[in-house]
Amino acid sequence: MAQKAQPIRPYGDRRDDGVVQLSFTFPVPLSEKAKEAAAQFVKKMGLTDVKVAAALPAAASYTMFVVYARASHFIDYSEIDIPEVVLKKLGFDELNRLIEEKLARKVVVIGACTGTDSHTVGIDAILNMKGYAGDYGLERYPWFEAHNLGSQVPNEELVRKALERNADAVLVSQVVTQRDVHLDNSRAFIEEAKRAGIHGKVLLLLGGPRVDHKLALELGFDAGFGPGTRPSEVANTIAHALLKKLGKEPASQHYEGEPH
Ligand code: B12
Repeated sequence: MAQKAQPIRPYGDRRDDGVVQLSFTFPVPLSEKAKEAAAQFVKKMGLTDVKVAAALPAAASYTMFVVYARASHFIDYSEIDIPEVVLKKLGFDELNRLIEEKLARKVVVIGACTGTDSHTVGIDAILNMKGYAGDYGLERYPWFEAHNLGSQVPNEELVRKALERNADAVLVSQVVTQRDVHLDNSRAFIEEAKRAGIHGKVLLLLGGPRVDHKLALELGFDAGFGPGTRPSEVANTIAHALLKKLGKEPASQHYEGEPH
């Protein structure tokens, strides 16, 4: 049966008014001319009612703008179809019990922020004892053995350590996205994983502010996680995927929102 159309567009003041807020930087000093250039740029994007709300010097000869404008197009929300990693989430105690009963050994995970990227806060949020947003990190789970290699870890080293530790899952964090370096680093990691023979055998997870599940799958990972990810989501995903892989949970068993 065809789904009912659900047209949506952004709103600022009133529902469906189409108002959006844009933020961008021009490589010119702050001036009235720069503000007019910003307004013209946004008009060329097909937006109307353009208002440059803020223009701030960002560095010598750079200006950062915040611009409000109005869009006239809609998106049909009912036609959006992307895979999601939403499993039936077990609580901390339930998940540990499940691993103890069904696997009877610790789940080994190893993670790092790779390549030239030095942003460790994201991978720390997932792995460190303290966790994130009131949610314990994987180090805190008695039935996980978590290794956090830190920042700027070369792909070769991460893959080598994964082999050494016989890891069940490898966690790759990519935060910097300038010139698509996160895509290059991620592809290079997948190549290395293939070379070492762990691709398709060990669970490979990618995360970062510009990552989503769809992108991660396209790059050759098993799952992807974006902004606001909680460690418990990652713990659940790893545990269920591992149990399925080992035939200890039916492959046909699907969880709420899981793609199938
Ligand atoms: C803190 C910070 C730094 C610190 C990092 C300290 C550290 N130990 O990490 C320092 C000062 C070192 C730094 C340096 C730089 N930074 Co910086 N930094 C930030 C800042 C302010 C916060 C990032 C952060 O900690 N977020 C909080 C965490 C919790 O969020 P997260 O990373 O998204 O992680 C969550 C999810 O994405 C997910 N996740 C992330 N990884 C993974 C992995 C897996 C496997 C999973 C499952 C989930 C997951 O789970 C996490 C929890 O929900 C951001 C701006 C911002 N407000 O975001 C800029 C920012 C990331 N930095 C930026 C830049 C440009 C740099 C520098 C290049 C600056 C420079 N010119 O030197 C350098 C980079 C050096 C390098 N080689 O990488 C830019 C990146 C722009 C871009 N498009 O790429 C940003 C966006 C600032 C900006 N607007 O310009 N930075």
